[in-house]
Amino acid sequence: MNKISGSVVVLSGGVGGAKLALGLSRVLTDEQLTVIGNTGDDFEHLGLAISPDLDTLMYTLAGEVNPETGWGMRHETWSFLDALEKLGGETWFRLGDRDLATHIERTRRLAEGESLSEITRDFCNKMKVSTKILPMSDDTVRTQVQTDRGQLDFQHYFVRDRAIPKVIGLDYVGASEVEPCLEVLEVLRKTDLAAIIIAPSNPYLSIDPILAIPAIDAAIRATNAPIIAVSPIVQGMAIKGPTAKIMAELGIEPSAGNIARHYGDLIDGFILDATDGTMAEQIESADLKVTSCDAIMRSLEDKIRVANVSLDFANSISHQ
Ligand code: FO1
Repeated sequence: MNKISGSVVVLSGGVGGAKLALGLSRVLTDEQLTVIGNTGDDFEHLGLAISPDLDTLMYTLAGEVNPETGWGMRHETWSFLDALEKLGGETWFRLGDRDLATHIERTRRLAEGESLSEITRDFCNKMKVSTKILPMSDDTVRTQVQTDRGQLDFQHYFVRDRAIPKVIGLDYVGASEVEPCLEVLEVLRKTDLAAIIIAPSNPYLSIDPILAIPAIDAAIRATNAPIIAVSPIVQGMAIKGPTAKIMAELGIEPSAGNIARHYGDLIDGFILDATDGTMAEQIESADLKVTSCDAIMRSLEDKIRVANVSLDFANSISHQ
């Protein structure tokens, strides 16, 4: 058990962030932990409103996520997609039969005027997820990827085109105009806030859309809580997904140090994977403390270990 008391907020995208969120949910109480999920990956597909990162967080915390992929549900069947294929429908975005229910029900409830956060809260209740998962906003933010093949919606870039197009730039359309969910601001303004943890998600695709909402960025910068980021890059490579490729295409050498530099003065602490431990002195400064641990999270024990390291590290920084 870690020593941290008080509230902890995690900023998370999909798979990598969900692993840390699961670890934190095992060492913190439900009253302490709040997860703010990226919705920039959301999109309308086959007439359905799809929120991949919220679903990945919910399924992971429910113990229902597909362990091979890290997204979608386990014990999945694919009758819908097989039937859709026969009709000539779009099957590049793999929607399993169980997962499909989430998208159909979310779409119905949004059309009836419920907010994304209300629906997410109710789905979590129904799936016995007691951890608070908050969309960054109930309003629409869409990550658009500028590529050598023109502007692409996020999922077209990431899934349909398998992240092959060369990234020239990223836009988080709507982020500067939307309001955060009210509960997001409430939790970031709690007087007992003890840590803000940026999960090892892709900074460019999963964390920046959250920070691009001005009121969220301002609320984070206004806290006295230590802000810790966990590196999603190990030995110059992403643990999962195209982070390193995107960095290289943006002209940034893929390294944990450049991830720390990307977050700049927002963060007080940075956690390296132990195999990058020698980078600590290059990254450390008066304003940035650095530590390292085995940051690869495969087993539940790994997730709990990285969660405890993050919390103990935040604790050590806040008591300086
Ligand atoms: N990712 C893929 O690479 N291929 C897929 O077919 C796919 C389907 C899918 C369905 C539901 C869902 O919630 C996520 C899904 N993802 C798929 C993952 C998703 O694209 C990414 O996890 C996030 O958008 C980025 O973290």
